[in-house]
Amino acid sequence: MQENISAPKSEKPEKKKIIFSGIQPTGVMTLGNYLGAVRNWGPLQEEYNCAYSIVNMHAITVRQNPKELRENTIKAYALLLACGIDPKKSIAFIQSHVKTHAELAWVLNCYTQFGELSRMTQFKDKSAKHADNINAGLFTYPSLMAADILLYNTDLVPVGIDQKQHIELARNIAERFNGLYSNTFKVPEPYIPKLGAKIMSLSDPTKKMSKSDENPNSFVAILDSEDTIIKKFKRAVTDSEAEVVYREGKDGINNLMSIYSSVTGKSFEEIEHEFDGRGYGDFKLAVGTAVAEHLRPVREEFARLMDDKAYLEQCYKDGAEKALAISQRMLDKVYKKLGFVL
Ligand code: AQP
Repeated sequence: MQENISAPKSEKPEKKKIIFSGIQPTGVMTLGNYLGAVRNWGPLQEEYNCAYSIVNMHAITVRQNPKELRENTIKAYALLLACGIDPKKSIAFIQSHVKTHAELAWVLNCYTQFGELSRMTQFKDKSAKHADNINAGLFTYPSLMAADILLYNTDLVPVGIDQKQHIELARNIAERFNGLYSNTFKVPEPYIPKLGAKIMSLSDPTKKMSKSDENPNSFVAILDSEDTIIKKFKRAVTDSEAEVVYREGKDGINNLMSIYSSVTGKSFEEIEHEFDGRGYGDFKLAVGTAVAEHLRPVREEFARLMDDKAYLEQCYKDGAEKALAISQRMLDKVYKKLGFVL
């Protein structure tokens, strides 16, 4: 008799966990955005159900030029695909195409405390940087981000370490709402890489690398040419020693070592050994060359995708449709719990 090796009928296959993350089209994605977040999104598609968004509604919390915002949004979407997000495997969409995000954000604003939002370091940093435009949207940015995440029953949010505080707030909002209205939202966890979680500015290694930094030498944009990337690394601020070692106080070298390790897979020990007795010039050139080489396929795929705008449009429209179908169910559930007439 043949042995029955199939699972008993009552056992359901385990459901895949859900991932959500986003990136603002506030400029061209930097090496920081890439190593801290986006690079990890593609491989996660195999194991999880993923939704990834170009969060243009977050971008307007800081003044944007409309023409540039439109162009940057399409470029950011193409870059997402060029970084390995497959629109057939994942839901890839533009945030403003899916109206449920703004609707749930309003609800969550009413369940988020003024004190909580006042403690957000991103709000403090950005209001210091844009003192002439400290708008309400900048203040409530984290409730919109909580809506983005909670709409999809998200388990995990892959982000750089700078976003950890916002995810903790999203968890608090979800728990608060669940406590008041019975279980509604899944409480998400951050998913932060061990290496590259905070890539620092090349011109001031005590500051995070940011795509909207006014100094273009402070960041490497994913679309920079090979020459530009190498030049930017040659100019990177280091220290007055000449020793390539990972040590407290050597912020510039630590940052370059983290970048080099992230793109080559070499350990810090191997890097120290490789550059033992060699100057910073050699090391900076090696980092620049390795980064430029690592990003080459992304640049090439981006150029190919930008030549096919019809394909991109079809992808983001399909993505928005799928995202709306899922998120509308969550919004309806929330409205019902609140007592809104449906
Ligand atoms: N320097 C960084 N190192 C590692 N990860 C980073 N991230 C951002 N900067 C670094 C991660 O990238 C993802 C997308 O970020 P975002 O565009 O949504 O917003 P952000 O964190 O404010 O990034 P920028 O580049 O600094 O944008 P601007 O200049 O517009 O404020 C997130 O997962 C973030 O953690």
